[in-house]
Amino acid sequence: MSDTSSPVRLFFALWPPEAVREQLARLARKIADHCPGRPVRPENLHLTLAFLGETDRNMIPALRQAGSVIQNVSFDLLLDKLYCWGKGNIIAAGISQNSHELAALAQELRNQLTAAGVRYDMVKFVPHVTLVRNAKCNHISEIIRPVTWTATHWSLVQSRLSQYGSVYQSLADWTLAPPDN
Ligand code: 2AM
Repeated sequence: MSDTSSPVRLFFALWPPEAVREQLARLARKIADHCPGRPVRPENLHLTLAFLGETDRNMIPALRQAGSVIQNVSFDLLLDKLYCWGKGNIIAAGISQNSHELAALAQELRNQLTAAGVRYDMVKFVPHVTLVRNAKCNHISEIIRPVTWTATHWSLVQSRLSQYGSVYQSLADWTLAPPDN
């Protein structure tokens, strides 16, 4: 029987289309070949927009509602740099040219969460896709071949920890409309 009172671990994220996921997965494997580490499983690759952490599951309808009022348009991202964080055990892909559309989406989402009285991690938004965890790297010298991602889908996601690592389940999905030209 599921426990309706236990909190759930939640976040909102952009999810890549298949072709982008494959490119990112290849990059993750290539990096893990150079510096030992655990490449993130392809199906888990994502870019977090807002991290809520442990949240009362009764808030899920309000979170779906907060997401559904957001009407931002789709945009291109160029993942063209690598971060090496946390004493070298996290390798992530990032963007060197600030994306106004991405920043606007993350900000709009955060505004809606604040208006709905939902708590989220308020650390500065640094867009990234974590590629390798438990790495042993002091620096990444490799210049990466940029990955272009047309961001069209984002989701409210539940994270569960299993013996195989994080298992993500989408609780709601939204589409970013094509921009008017
Ligand atoms: P990360 O990839 O840099 O670890 C699910 O945990 C997602 O939420 C991950 O993409 C994770 O980022 C992100 N996240 C943001 N803030 C977090 C936090 N304080 N704790 C755990 N994950 C966090």
